[in-house]
Amino acid sequence: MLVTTIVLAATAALAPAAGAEKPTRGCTASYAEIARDELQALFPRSGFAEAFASIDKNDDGVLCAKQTPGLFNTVDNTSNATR
Ligand SMILES: [Ca+2]
Repeated sequence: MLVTTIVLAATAALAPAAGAEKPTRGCTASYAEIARDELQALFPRSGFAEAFASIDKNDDGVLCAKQTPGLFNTVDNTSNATR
């Protein structure tokens, strides 16, 4: 029983929940910041809120976006490893 408790505590420490614990690092050079409202205006689809929330790991309402031919790629603004 004690071993199980220790393993669970260690797992929790390695996998913090989404939210303020994720750093805001901005976007890499080839991406631009885009706010939730701006993105929803471009893609007004059902399920938008759930899809946005699944990408917005730091829950600040901002993602990084890049338009390429045939693809509008989005990542969270926690992904710039240069900061
Ligand atoms: Ca974000």
